[in-house]
Amino acid sequence: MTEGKNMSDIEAIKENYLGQIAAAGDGDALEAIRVAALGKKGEISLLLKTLGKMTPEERQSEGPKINGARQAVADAIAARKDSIETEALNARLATEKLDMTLPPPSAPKGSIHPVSQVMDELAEIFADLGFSVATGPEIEDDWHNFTALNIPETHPARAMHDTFYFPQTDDKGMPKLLRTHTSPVQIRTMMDVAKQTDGEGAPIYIIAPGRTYRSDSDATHTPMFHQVEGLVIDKNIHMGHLKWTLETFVRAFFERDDIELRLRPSYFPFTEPSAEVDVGFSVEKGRRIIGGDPRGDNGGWMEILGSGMVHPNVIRNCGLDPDIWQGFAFGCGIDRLAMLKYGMDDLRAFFDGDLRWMEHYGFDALDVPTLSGGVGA
Ligand code: 2NL
Repeated sequence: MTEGKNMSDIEAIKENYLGQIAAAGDGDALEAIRVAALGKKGEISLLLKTLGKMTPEERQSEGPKINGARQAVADAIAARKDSIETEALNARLATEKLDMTLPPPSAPKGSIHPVSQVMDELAEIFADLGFSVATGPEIEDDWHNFTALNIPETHPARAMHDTFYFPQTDDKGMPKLLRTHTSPVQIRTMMDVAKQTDGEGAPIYIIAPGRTYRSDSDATHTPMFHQVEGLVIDKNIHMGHLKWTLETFVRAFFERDDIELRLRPSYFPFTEPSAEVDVGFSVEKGRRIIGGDPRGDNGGWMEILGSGMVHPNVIRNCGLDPDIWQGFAFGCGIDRLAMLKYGMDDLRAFFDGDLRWMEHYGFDALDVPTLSGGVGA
């Protein structure tokens, strides 16, 4: 007989490993046992190698025993591996808790600038009143920005130091410019209507919000600012329509029903008569707010709009007959509206691009003003 182990030796080796396997506490311990028994130089692997040196008879009797031991150890390792993994999973399930009802962490996101928010609010409120939003170029020509609007050659706005002019000229040889108000949008709309109707005309109800430019810069003026103008052209329009529209707008915008309007006679070249519009303010909890009793303690009037009946010359300049079509127009600074509504005090911060300011004053992208939240709500 060769140096092959006898039956009881193999049995003992197997039992030894099975005992170790049953006692193994983790995957590392189990792997160490596998290497010791079944690795390249493992005890059972070496036993298997002795088969080659045996006589056929010995091989026939020893082979099944050694292979049986190898198989039993391999099976026990696989089974123990399974149960170690199951135990580890059970331990995690027992101790780690995931609350699936918690909201997910929010991803960083941008916010809507107060000027954009107010423009959206204006569009919603005036949509309720039947107005649509009109837009036009920011680089304008003399006709649309000044001449058509009945603004005389001598008007200070036409001076070099009040308006940004370009070296380039238009087809009449006049220098192009950055629009000083959004009125040219209304001029373009009226001229389009006149053209499309062969001078017959049609009702117009529009607002024109957008960027405007004046050569001005201090604590309350930025060279670029935002304006909204409104224009109504129809038959038999009078100042009562103007006052009701502005009153309805102001009450919807500032979300108060107790806002009084005061129209003061004024002058603009493009309207006749013209009126400056004040809103009543009062003091609540030490703070000035739009609304309440302007005649009460510390109350008063604050100018927020310019307005008037569109000058017949302007209507005629656009190709419409002022004996048939009348209308009113108004203009107002959007930046100031935003400051008054949302309590910001420094205009320059609007255009600094400081993210901390935006995070504080910005609006959620989903905070869209809705029609149902508009007029009369
Ligand atoms: C103000 C004054 C105003 C207008 C703008 C206008 C436009 C056309 C015809 C007539 Cl096309 N008027 N716009 C009218 C009155 C006042 O703005 O203080 N803006 C800040």
